[in-house]
Amino acid sequence: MPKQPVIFDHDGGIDDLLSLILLLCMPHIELKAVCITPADCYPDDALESTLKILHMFNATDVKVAVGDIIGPNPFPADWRAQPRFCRALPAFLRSKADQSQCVSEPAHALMKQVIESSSEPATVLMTGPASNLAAAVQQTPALKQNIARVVWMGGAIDVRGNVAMHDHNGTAEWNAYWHPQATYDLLAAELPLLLVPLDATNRLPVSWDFLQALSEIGTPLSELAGQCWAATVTAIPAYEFTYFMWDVLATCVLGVAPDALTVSKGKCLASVRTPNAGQIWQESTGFECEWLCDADAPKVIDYIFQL
Ligand code: AGV
Ligand code: CA
Repeated sequence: MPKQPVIFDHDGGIDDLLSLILLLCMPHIELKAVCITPADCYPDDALESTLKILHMFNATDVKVAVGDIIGPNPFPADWRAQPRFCRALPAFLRSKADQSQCVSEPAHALMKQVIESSSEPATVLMTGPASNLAAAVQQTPALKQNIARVVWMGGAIDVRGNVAMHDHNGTAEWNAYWHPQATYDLLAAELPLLLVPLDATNRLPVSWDFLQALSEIGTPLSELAGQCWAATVTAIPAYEFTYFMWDVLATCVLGVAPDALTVSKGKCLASVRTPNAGQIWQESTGFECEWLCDADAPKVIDYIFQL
């Protein structure tokens, strides 16, 4: 079977980096490019960690680009600094960052090139804000014809959001809130979009039971993953104390057996204004999309461990 071409757009968080590792472990996926959104990270950290992970997997032909689109609602600085921890881990220190894999164009330009030149329609997996894809499709609407599927960790449809700001009512998820207009534009583009919102990711907290089970696998990769997750157990208690496998669930959607996932379909809208900027909700006048409303956590965790 031919491999599925994937463009991965992430924003450098610990679960984003673990998602890159998982993606590189999936035998049916051909990673074409990595785009970095400078959102829940400092982009230098995200770039170095990305290049080092690619090097660990010998993925020397994957191009990487950093985005230059900045959303109006910055992530808390403590969250952005957290993934620097990964750079200090021995496996990262030993790996090499090959700067020649990093192109000088901004991420949305690389995304456009890679979608256009893909011989099969490409899948776009996004685990940060949607700004790069929204801009690429807005500038070049014809790209839609070569996109097989978009999977985006974003939104909170029928559950509380995770944004706690003075001018916000708590209904939005952070990736959707960072750049509310990009969120709106992505929905309005009417791509074959599957949202992976908090409704589903709430099923996958980074629990002590999960960490214990991971520790018992005992391979170099499971040890590395366990070390990365360990940095999240004191998660910055700015607004919540629990870290979830948000992005890892979105990544698993590309490979886990479909019976682990429950998908809803309907029309959704996104707000670009306070007090609910970035909220995504069901609305009959909205745009057609699908979202993951539930996930079977044990099946998803089995799949992760298998990889
Ligand atoms: O809202 C979830 C998104 C995911 O893409 N990110 C983190 C994941 O990479 C933002 C976020 C929400 N709560 C956080 C976040 C927390 N406690 N620490 C860091 N980032
Ligand atoms: Ca993320």
